[in-house]
Amino acid sequence: MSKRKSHINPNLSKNVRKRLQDTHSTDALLEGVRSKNRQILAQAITLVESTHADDRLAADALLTAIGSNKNPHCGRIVITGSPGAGKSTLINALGNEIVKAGKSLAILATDPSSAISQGSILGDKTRMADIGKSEAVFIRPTPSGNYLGGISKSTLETMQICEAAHFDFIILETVGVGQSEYESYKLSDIFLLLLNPGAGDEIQGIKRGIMEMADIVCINKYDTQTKELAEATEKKYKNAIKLLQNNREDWETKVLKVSSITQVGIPALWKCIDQFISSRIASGLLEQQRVANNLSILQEKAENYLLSKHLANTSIQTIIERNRAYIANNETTLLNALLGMYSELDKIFEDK
Ligand SMILES: Nc1nc2c(ncn2[C@@H]2O[C@H](COP(=O)(O)OP(=O)(O)O)[C@@H](O)[C@H]2O)c(=O)[nH]1
Ligand SMILES: [Mg+2]
Repeated sequence: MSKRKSHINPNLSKNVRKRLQDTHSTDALLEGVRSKNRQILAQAITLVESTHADDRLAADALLTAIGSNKNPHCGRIVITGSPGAGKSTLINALGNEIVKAGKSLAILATDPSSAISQGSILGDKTRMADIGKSEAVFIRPTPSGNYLGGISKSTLETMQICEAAHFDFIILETVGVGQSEYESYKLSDIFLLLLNPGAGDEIQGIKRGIMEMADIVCINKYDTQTKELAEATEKKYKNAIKLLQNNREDWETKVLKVSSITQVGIPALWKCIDQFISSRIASGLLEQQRVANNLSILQEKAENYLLSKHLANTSIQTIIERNRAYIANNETTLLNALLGMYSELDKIFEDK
């Protein structure tokens, strides 16, 4: 404990510092996380997901204790795609390859339908039944549908816990909705877009940004009746990506077809992911990319933090409310209200 004291960030709140110095529970959690104790890992993740003030203190103490002792070579694989594309099934298939290669794996799974059925986490349990049994695998399902596409405020913290547990890989499953793809991209070392066969018809509909973010576009269900369709889809995507520039300067998006059920194409997919990550670790590009992503996350968090602080300020609230009333009662034009509001807000900041 005394050794850790010297690493405590002096800018942390007094309560977190006190907690770090006083309690042994942080030590016990850290010890459990580091030894990949399933129960303690789950407990630690529940802690960072909690919004309860006391839990938040304990979570901050744990995350501070984890500090920079995470595993820098933990590969972060993000798999995105619409519901039903087969992400969970693919994770099971890919997970098997990863385990066969002697590597350990943490899976942060999302099951959007669980918000409706409340019970379909069981669905994922079935889809990931094979790897769920493996000692080398830890599966964490997202608890409910109130997470935007499987990404929440605590996803980064959860990943940090998994890295402290020294898993070789983390797979994050996200549903392609709204901002979640961009947020999950920043958490990734490699970004995989999974598609249903036939999705080629929707190329126009898939946002260009997502295609440029994808390091691998994977066409699933290359089996049974959808085999030919998967081939046609692959061709369409191979043509489409020729017109695009991948976000990473050193990489051209790969288009692969797989069957997550028959395992066809899965070893090739794993090889592609493994090579991508290991070559980027060796060249230092992976670390560079993480720093760039961290900068972008920090900026975004700073902006969100400031925005929420300002919006919670009662003087600011009063100004906004007053101007809302002008508009609601048709007492002035929008332009006049805006100009008045800006000058009132400026005064608040000038006074500081
Ligand atoms: N034929 C076939 N069906 C698949 C394949 N992968 C997934 N599925 C099926 O597609 C459905 C959705 O799979 P799931 O993994 O839950 O999709 P997710 O919502 O993207 O996680 C399930 O019924 C799977 O059995 C595949 O490679 N081939
Ligand atoms: Mg799923």
